[in-house]
Amino acid sequence: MKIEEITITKAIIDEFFDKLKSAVESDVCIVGAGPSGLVAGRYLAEKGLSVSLFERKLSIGGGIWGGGMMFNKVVVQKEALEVLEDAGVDYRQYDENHYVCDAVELSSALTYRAVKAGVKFFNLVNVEDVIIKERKVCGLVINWYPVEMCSLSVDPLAITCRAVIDATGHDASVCTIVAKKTGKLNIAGEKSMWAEKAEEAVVKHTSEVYPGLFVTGMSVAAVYGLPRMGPIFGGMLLSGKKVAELVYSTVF
Ligand code: 48H
Repeated sequence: MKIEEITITKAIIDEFFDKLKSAVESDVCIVGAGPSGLVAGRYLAEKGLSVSLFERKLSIGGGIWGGGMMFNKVVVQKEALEVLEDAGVDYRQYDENHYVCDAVELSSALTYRAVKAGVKFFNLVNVEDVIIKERKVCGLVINWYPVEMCSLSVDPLAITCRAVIDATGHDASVCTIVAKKTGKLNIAGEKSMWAEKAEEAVVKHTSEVYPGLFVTGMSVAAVYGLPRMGPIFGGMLLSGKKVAELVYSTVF
């Protein structure tokens, strides 16, 4: 059996560039591969849309891995069990409304389901700006995250799409950029912890915040000034599912 270094290299380059070229004109771009972004990506790709997901870190999964204070278990309330079951994640009942699953299993399962649904993943890619035309977000401006980490002067590339989902967690990176550059979006800032209120509010406020720009997960709390919930993830999962339904029903 012949194995050649040059063939390995060409295979990686060819396959990656095919994926990148097919993402240049996406239906939906998701920024951030935490729980909300992964759930949103899976359900949109299962609708047959071309979905590209950009994550600046090497790892996919966002804040899931760390559980609460690095205890890698995740709590989910009853209402969100449907998303766990849909992803094939095992859980244990802790009391009437609190259930616990394994952070490693949750992160892996959500990632696997999104990959299998057809989401194109680009890790180590930072979203540094958006494309706005006629007061509508219609694409992303991307660059390698190490370029930003090393403060290199390297110009970015652009991706077009019909909807952008900000799933960047506490930072609400995309919404913050749009707020700064348009003056038309207010970032109220996340408030202190109140788990019950936060979990309900984060799903309720999952929405389109600027034409073409939708927000999900912890970014919703940042934009709307909602309390944080701590290490309970049901709201993130349900928010991801809701944003997928919202994008599909309003844009496609
Ligand atoms: C590319 C980016 C950029 C960028 C950020 O933080 P996440 O896990 O996001 P959510 O909202 O799905 O989940 C939040 C949850 O993990 C959490 O923190 C909770 C529930 N906290 C409650 C509390 O009280 O603290 O993932 C966001 C991802 C991360 O992986 C970032 O690296 C990535 O987005 N990201 N990727 N370009 N500009 N900004």
